[in-house]
Amino acid sequence: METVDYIWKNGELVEWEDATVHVLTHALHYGFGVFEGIRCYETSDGRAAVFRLGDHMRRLERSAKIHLIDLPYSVGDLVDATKTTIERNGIKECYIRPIAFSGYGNMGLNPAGSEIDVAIAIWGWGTYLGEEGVEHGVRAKVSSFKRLDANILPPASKACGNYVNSILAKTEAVKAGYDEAILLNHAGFVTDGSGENIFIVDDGVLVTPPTSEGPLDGITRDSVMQIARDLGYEVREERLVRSDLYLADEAFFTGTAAEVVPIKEVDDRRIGEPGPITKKIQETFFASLRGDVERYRGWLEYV
Ligand code: PY5
Repeated sequence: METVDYIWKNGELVEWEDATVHVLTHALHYGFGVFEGIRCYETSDGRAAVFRLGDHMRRLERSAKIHLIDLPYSVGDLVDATKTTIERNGIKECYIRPIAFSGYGNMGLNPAGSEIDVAIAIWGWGTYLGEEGVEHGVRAKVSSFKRLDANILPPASKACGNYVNSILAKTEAVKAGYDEAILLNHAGFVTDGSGENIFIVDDGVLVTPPTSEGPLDGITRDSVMQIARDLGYEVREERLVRSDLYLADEAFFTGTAAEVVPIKEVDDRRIGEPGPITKKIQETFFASLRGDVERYRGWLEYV
C-alpha cells in the first residue's frame, strides 16, 4: 500500500499508524457504516483536483440517511477536511476513502447507543483492474450470487456491510479465472459489477441498467452518461439480461477505483477489443480528470 503521513479522524489529522480502531468497534462486527470512494488527480497545469468531491460527500450523506446514521459533520466540513488532508500530505494524486461507522462502546444490535466515528484516509492507488484491462479490456463472469436489493440491504446506500455481497461475487469470478464479476438481481436483470457500474453499446446506443434494478447511482456512471450525450450518442437506462451482454457490440465498466474499463468477454462470449465508442468515452473521461475539457472543469474541486 502506498501510504501517506496523515489520516483525518474525527476532526483532526493523526499519524497514519495511529488511525486505528478497537477490536470491539461495533462496525467491525456488524458492518454498520457508510463510505465513499473518490479520486484526486494531478491536472495538466500541475495542480491537484478532486473529481466531483461535493457529489461524493452528498452521496455519503444520502447513504447515512438510509441507515439512520447521523453524520456529525456537514458536507462542507467533509469537503474542507478532504482538501486539508490532501494538502497536508503533500500529494497530488490519490484515492480518497471517507468512512462513517458505529464505533466502540456498544455491542448490541441497536446502534442508537453507538458513537459515529468519521475518518478520511488517502493513499496512492493505481488503476483498480490493471493497465492491461484499461487498454485491452477485462474478462467478466456473471455471478451465481445475486445482488442484494432494496428490501434486504438497500444498494442505494454505499454501506460497508453491502460489500460482503460484492466480495462473494468477486472471489467467485477471480477463482474461476476471470477479472471481474457481473451481478444480476433476483428477477434476473443485470445490476452492476462487484464495484463498478456497467454499460453496453447496442447499435450505437449506450445502455445501462436503471438504479431501480439495483446498481449504485454511480458518479462515474453519471459523468459518462453526460459525456456520451455531449458526444452525440443516445444513452438509455434500460433493463438488461445476460444475453444482452453476450451480444453487445461494446461493453465497459465505470467506477471511481476502476475508472472506465472495457469488457472484452462475458462468460466466455467474446465482445472483442475496445470499440470506438468505448475508446472515445474513455479518452474524454481521462481528459476531463486532467482539466483538459473546458465543459467539465466544474467537476474538479481544486485543492
Ligand atoms: N457499483 C458499486 C457496487 C460500487 O461499489 C461502485 C464504486 C460503483 C458502482 C461505481 O460508483 P462510482 O462511479 O460513484 O465510484 N466502488 C468503489 C470505488 O471507489 C469501491 C471499489 C473497491 O470505485
